[in-house]
Amino acid sequence: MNKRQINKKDRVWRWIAAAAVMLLLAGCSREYGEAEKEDTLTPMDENLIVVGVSQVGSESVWRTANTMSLQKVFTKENGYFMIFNNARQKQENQIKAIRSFISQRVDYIVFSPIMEDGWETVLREAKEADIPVILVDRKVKLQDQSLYTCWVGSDFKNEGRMAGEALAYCLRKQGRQRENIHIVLLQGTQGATATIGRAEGFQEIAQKHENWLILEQADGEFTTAKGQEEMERLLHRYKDIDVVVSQNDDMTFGALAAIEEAGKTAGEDGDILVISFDAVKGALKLVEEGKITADIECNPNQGEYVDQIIRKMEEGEAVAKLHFVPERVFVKENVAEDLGEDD
Ligand code: GYE
Repeated sequence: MNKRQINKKDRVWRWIAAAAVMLLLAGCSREYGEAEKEDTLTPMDENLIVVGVSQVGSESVWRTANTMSLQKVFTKENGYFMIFNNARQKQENQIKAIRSFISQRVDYIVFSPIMEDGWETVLREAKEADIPVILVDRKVKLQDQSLYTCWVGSDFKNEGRMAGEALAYCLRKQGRQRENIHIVLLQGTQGATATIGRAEGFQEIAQKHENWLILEQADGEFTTAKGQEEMERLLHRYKDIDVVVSQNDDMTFGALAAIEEAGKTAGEDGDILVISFDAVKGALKLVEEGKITADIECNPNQGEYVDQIIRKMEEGEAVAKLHFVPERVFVKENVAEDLGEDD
């Protein structure tokens, strides 16, 4: 009998322990996520796989889609009981949630780490409790890679490269290969895998173009409000911005508002080229209108992959350490096909 099968047998006892902890937590459970408030453990649930999910927050449209993709698979009909926690963009909340999952003796911990550093201690606690950890979306920086089982997400560095290539393509089309191109970058949450990878990938391509000058890398925290605020500041400071590379669509929405407010226009026929990431529906409409020149897709539908991984583990099968989700680049020429899809 393999380890995960023994775990199944152990599940009834886990439920009793979990129910006791839930009762203890009941008085202070308000700070936990909706699913936790609505659902209560019942003895009928003893065959369900208990998954503790710690999500970064609800900072972006992409994040909401990612949460929905997890909620879609972790249902009772699919054999799961999900305890969901929204960390509201705070690492301390995630650490607290993971500790609570450990004390509830969940079967799996699924979490998207807000930043890469600072996880060694709590993940060691999970390992000591023999609870597998599946990372989604972002990664962790660890000395000991055995502290998590596997990761599902995007190749962020490649996304950054694709953004650079898309810009190069557009500038070539415009015949601006020799012109000095002034670029500002709107970065996401500092220390997050998406921020680091997208910046590295874009820089790699930028270094190949001597005429690309990066004026500033501003911190837009992946939100519309901060994206707008930073873009307003940048437009005030630099009179000659040619390109904004914004690391997510939410910041792009803010940046576009700031560009408009400053009396400028976005797009290939306008004053400023806008390159964005995520490719959420609202942004793809702007690609179609020509306001966003290229949008690098980031696939939020990671739930189905996590489900497959857990099912394999339940059968005692080995799983790969890294799972990359497929992604594309959207420009005006190909955006129509995706806008036709009904997701
Ligand atoms: O691009 C952004 C979100 O980590 C890929 O986080 C994710 C990023 C995504 O807030 O919109």
